[in-house]
Amino acid sequence: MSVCVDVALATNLDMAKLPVVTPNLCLACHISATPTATSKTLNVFGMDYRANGRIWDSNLATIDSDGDGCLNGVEVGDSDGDGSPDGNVTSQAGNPGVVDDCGSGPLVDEKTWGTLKAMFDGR
Ligand SMILES: [Ca+2]
Ligand SMILES: [Ca+2]
Repeated sequence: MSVCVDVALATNLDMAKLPVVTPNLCLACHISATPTATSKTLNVFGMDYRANGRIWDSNLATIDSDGDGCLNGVEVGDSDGDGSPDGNVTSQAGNPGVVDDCGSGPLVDEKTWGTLKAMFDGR
């Protein structure tokens, strides 16, 4: 099992709270696939997760952090946020912190990435 390298232990504990973590792993909450102490910027879902007290629950599952029209729960694969994957779901349908099409095609296409980058660069 992959873990996020060089990050505070808390990050991996946080990731373990999500019922389904593949294929996004660190990218579900961070803008870097390999966050480090100096590049641990959170994406919008990561920020909502933190604001939610760092727990995965129905509150977090029923909002749409990235505003792409798919609720966090749908993207993560646990629609009701009860901590158990929906049905036989084994991978996330989308990235809850990235505007994507929640299921088909590449999770992060170049256009999306460009938009996101521009957003964070502006801070
Ligand atoms: Ca979404
Ligand atoms: Ca998404």
